[in-house]
Amino acid sequence: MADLQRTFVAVKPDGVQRGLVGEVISRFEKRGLKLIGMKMLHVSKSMAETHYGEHKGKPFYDGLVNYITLSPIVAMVWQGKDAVLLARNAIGATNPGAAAPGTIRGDLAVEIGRNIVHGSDSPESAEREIKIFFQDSELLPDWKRTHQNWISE
Ligand code: D4T
Repeated sequence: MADLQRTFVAVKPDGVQRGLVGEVISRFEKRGLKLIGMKMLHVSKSMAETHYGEHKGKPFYDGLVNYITLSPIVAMVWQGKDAVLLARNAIGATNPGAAAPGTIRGDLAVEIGRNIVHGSDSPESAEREIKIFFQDSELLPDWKRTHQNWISE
């Protein structure tokens, strides 16, 4: 049976500015993932540096930290079987030019530095990233969806 996982998803500043928060949420809801936490926040430079620490030293790093701190984001945690992979597939390739039609980036974005949304790339990254943005008390992993049995056996 597939793994019950949590994944961290954020609508980045460009997605919020362009009024795409509802569109992004809607895609995950319709897919069948369960929302267990959400907040709007302005990412600080230190949060951005922690979140994107693996990219420090790369040519795009300064621009990336600047972009994610420009304007508010909407941070979310979604839960479900294989949630990490499902969310990554729904989001599409990092570079929107290579993202398949039907994915968020493939439908709504044109360049890598304005790719609308973030999704964790592994269950380990998800747990690390969730801790940067949420306290445990802000997550509601146990709320019951009445139609859960119609999504998963
Ligand atoms: P995020 O983390 O934003 O969901 O993106 P990905 O997981 O899909 O991709 P990533 O970690 O490799 O890149 C993080 C972030 O950096 C931007 N970026 C990346 C960029 O501006 N130029 C680049 O050349 C690369 C590789 C886009 C996403």
